[in-house]
Amino acid sequence: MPGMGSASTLITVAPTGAETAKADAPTLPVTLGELVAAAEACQAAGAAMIHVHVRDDAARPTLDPIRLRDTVAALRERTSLIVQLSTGGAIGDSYADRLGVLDAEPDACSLTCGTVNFGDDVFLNPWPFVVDLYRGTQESQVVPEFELFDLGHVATLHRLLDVCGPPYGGHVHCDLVMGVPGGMPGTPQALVAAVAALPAGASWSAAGVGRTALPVMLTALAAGGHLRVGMEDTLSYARGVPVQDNVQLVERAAQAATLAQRPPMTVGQARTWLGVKDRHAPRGAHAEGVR
Ligand code: KMH
Ligand code: ZN
Repeated sequence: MPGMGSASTLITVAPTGAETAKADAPTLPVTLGELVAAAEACQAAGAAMIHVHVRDDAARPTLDPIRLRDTVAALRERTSLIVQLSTGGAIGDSYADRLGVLDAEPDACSLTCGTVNFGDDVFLNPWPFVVDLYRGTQESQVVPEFELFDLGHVATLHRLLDVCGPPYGGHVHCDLVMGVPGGMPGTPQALVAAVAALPAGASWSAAGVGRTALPVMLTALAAGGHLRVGMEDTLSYARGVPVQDNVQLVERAAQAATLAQRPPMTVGQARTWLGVKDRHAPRGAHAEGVR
């Protein structure tokens, strides 16, 4: 099974997303300050990668290029987390704006491998856009994480690799996003079927949306996978218990991974494993540049 045998667990935190309103979840990090504070706490709790959606001054999702750049810079300044920007954005974002995310020079980005019903909406990812985005990651030397919401997306991933070659970094890493209304269900059976269909040598994490967060996390650990957790995916900690904040979810993931004998992967290990380009400016370079 792809991904079996990893001695440690990559924990990705997805702290914000594009769907939840701040009014409905007061601890959702929506300002740059809140995001950086959440990132620092989540790194200390065991996360090695952060999946980032940015909000504007009214806490609405945005792909504003300046905010994206500032966010990448602030996260690099205050953490060593792998910064993965969302190219999915919010429902209705234009393809041009989503391709423009790469201009912010993140370490990594999400890359959804197909269209999927998304509640009452449709998350559009037609083949030509997927190809453009993937070629963009190769040219920009950004590590893609292939987001798979459905089994058909796994077939598209095979096609993408056949047509366009290997990703930047040389390592195919996927994220099964499970339990979205319209996508594959967050069940052990669906997870096992999706993992069995992945390309040979691919690694994978899994994220369970809503109430599927816990069963997906436990199944992923049992099947040798990695974990994505955070308030983008769930606002419920247990039945009838709301999530306090992102770090609570990362702490639980780190405990579960440790219990499964595959403790959290360090940031350094994750950077090497995924083949992330070193974009940290040498110390003093900025100060010299502005002199
Ligand atoms: N907000 C969803 C429409 C991604 O970040 O790449 C898309 C999404 C996937 O969250
Ligand atoms: Zn996302």
